[in-house]
Amino acid sequence: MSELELRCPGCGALIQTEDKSIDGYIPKEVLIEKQSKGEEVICQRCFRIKNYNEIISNDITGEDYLKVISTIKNENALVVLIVDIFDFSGSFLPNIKRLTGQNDVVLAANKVDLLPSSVKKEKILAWIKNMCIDEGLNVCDTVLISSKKGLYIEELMDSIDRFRNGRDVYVVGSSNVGKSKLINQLLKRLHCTDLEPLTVSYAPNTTLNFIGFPLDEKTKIYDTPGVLNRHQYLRYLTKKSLKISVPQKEVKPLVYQLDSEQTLFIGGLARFDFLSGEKGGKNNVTLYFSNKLNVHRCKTQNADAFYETKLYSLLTPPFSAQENLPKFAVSEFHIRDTEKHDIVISGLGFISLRGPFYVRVYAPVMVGIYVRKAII
Ligand SMILES: Nc1nc2c(ncn2[C@@H]2O[C@H](COP(=O)(O)OP(=O)(O)OP(=O)(O)O)[C@@H](O)[C@H]2O)c(=O)[nH]1
Ligand SMILES: [Mg+2]
Repeated sequence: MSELELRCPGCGALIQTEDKSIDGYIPKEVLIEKQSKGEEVICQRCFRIKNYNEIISNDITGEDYLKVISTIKNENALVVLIVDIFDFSGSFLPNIKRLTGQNDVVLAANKVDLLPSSVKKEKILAWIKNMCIDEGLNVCDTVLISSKKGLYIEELMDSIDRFRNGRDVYVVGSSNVGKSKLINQLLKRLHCTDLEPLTVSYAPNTTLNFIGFPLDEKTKIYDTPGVLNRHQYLRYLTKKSLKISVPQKEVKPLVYQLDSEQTLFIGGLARFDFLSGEKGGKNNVTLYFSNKLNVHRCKTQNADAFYETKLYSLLTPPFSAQENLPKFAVSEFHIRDTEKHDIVISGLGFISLRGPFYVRVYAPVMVGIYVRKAII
C-alpha cells in the first residue's frame, strides 16, 4: 500500500489505516479524502493534540529510543543537545556520547523563560558549564534559549552555523525538553512557514521518529524522539495534575522562614522536612515550583497525620487514589558547609537554601531527588 510509505509530518510515525492503537493511525476515509484534495496527511493523534490540545502520551521504551538515536554515531553530523534548564539533572543525558559518537555537541538549555527574570544569564551559563564538567561532557558551545518565547534562537542558529561545517544537524534530548518546539522556531526563521509544524505537547514521547527538514540543498536538520527519564516526575502524573504541576510561565520564587522541625507540603506531590539549620534563628528557604501548586506548612511532628487526612482534599494534586502515584520514599541531606544549595525534585522544581542544614525530602519512589550547587 502506498500509504505505508507515508510518514506523519507531526510526529514521524508511519501513516497506517489498520490499527487505531498503533502509532500513525488515520481512518481510511480521511486518508483518501486528504489525498484526493492534495492536503497534508497527519495522524489522528497529532490532529487531536494540535486541534483539541488533547494530551495523548505514547510509549517509547528506553530501548526503542537507544536504537533510533544511536544511528547518529554513524553519521558525520553536529548534535544539538537540548536540556530543560528547570530540570537540568532530570533532562541531561549523561550517555549522550555513546549515542552520538565523536560528533560535536552544542548544548542548548531551553525554557529559560521559566527562571525568574532577575537571574543573570551569564551566571546560569557559568553554572551549566560547571555541570557539564562534572558530568564529563565536552561541548563546543552552550546557549540559553526559550523555544516558547522565541528568545535567543538567533544565537543558537549562529552557533549551529559556526560548528556544523556543512554537516547535518540532529536535535536530541530527553522527552519534553522542547526539541520540536525549537525546530518549529527555527523553521519560522528559515522561512519554511508552508511546512506542517511539528507536534508539540505537554505529554512525553510526542515525537516518534526522525523528521528531517532541509537546511540547504545538501543538508538537513532532524527532530528526534526523546527518551523518558524514569526519574522524572512527569512520568507519574495524570493529565489534570500535569497541567498544574509543570510550570508554564516564569516561576515566582516563594520564600519561607522556617524554624527547625517545620514541614512544607508541595501540593500532595512532595514533602520537605526542615529538621535543623544554623544554630538558633530562622532559615530562609526558597521554593521554585509551578505557582499553581499550593504549599502548606505544618509542624514536622504533625506532618504524617496531616498528610493522611488532607491528601486529595487540601494537598492536591494528586486528586484521588486512582491517580496511582507511587508511594513516597525519603531522602536525607546533611550539608555542613555554608554554600547555597538546591534540593531538586526531578521534573517538579527545587528548593534553595544555605548550609549548614539537615533536611528530609519525600517524593514518590523512582523520582530523582538531588542536591546541587544553587543555580540562582
Ligand atoms: N516554558 C516553556 N515551555 C516550553 C519551551 N519549549 C517547549 N516547551 C513546552 O514543553 C513541552 C514539550 O515540548 P515539545 O517540543 O513537544 O518537546 P520534545 O522535546 O519535542 O518532546 P518529545 O517529542 O516527547 O521528545 C510543551 O508543553 C511545550 O510547550 C520553553 O522554551 N519554555
Ligand atoms: Mg518532539
